[in-house]
Amino acid sequence: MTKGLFKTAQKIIPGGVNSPVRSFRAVGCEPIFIDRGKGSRIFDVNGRAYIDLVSSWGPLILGHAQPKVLAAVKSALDKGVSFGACTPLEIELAELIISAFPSIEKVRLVNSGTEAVMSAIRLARGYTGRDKIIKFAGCYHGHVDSLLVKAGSGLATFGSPNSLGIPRELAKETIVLPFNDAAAVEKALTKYKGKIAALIIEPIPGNMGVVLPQPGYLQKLRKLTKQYDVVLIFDEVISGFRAAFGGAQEVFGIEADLTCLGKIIGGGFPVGAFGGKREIMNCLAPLGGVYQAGTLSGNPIAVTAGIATLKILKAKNIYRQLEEKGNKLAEGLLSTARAKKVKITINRCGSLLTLFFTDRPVIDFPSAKTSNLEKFKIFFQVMLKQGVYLPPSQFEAWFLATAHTPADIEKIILAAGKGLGKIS
Ligand code: KE4
Repeated sequence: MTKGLFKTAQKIIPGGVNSPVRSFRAVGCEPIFIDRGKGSRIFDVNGRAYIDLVSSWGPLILGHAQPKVLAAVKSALDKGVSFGACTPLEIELAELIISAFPSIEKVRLVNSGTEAVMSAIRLARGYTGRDKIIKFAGCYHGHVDSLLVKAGSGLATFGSPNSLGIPRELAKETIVLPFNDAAAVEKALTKYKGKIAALIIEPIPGNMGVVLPQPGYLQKLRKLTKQYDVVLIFDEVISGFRAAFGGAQEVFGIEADLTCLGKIIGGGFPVGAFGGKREIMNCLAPLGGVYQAGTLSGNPIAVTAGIATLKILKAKNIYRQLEEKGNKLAEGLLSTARAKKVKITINRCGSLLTLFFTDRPVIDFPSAKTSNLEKFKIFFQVMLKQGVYLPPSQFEAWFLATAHTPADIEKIILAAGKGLGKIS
């Protein structure tokens, strides 16, 4: 039945998917089609259960169909689904976000992480009157034209498009630097002094797989961007409310100038947000000259799901529990790999982790590529056959949720034993 669905989907949806990674192309098998989710599990259209380590790519930190979130959404539905006008709910979500991020004085809601990043880039350019931006190789910020750019030939030279359809002239305004290399940032800031509007970074990258900032790196970026008067944008679409309630900024004690959020703040519904210093945010229409808008921005149903989710996260402060789960899983995978004599590296931050098939440290995008993709493919397929649903790409993060039980963690480790055994 699943096979039939994919064949049908491919006829009428490009690649049969509404987002490329779901095609399972990177793992050499047909995608499964999901019928429903509950807690830590998803069920395909044949009723087969999987322990879910994708969690809808991060939003479902509380697991699928969380009862309190569903109840809040169901009661909101009876009041209508959208008004395109102000509602008290938007104030409530904005207050919850501001309570988590001291760096955010004002925040605007949008409908996706991409929209949040796109708006933040435009805002930083409008606020500074400058055009150039710095991004980092391996960091992904959604399908924003200015950020679908790969590094130019030499360090700190102009970027070139990383997708068809991106004007070369636009890509040239983006400088792509190596992650975890503060010297490269200082060089670029000096070379383009007075021309750079913003530096955007995933403070805890999840899109190379999880890669951790070296000690002091982010603090150095904060110092340099202040020194060169460049807007520091933290893309916390993954790390926000994931790494801690206050995201990477809470973990590292750094205040960004602008922060982009998504995923968890929608509780599984389409919500993004960008926020920061009042002085910058006040440049947005209708106050200032930077235009940004959205029909469904602040949608009451989506915002209700976000509020219900953040309230649970704020009340229970579940991050110690998630840290313990993440640690137990990582330790179990590492000891299993040792027993099976398979070389792996695991990068982890709390409930966010990636297993790489290399014994070398993975600290930036080139080093992430030392992972053996063939081994990942085999591992993914064996795990899927055993009912464990990993992200279908080596360069993605595994997302644990509060719904994952100790028994689930044990099952994942056991399944990994089979997967690693197949490889060794
Ligand atoms: P969305 O537009 O997909 O809501 O968010 C874009 C985005 C922005 N910033 C970061 C750090 C992100 O990770 C993302 C999107 N994440 C991917 C998974 N790595 C979404 C999955 C997909 O593209 O299907």
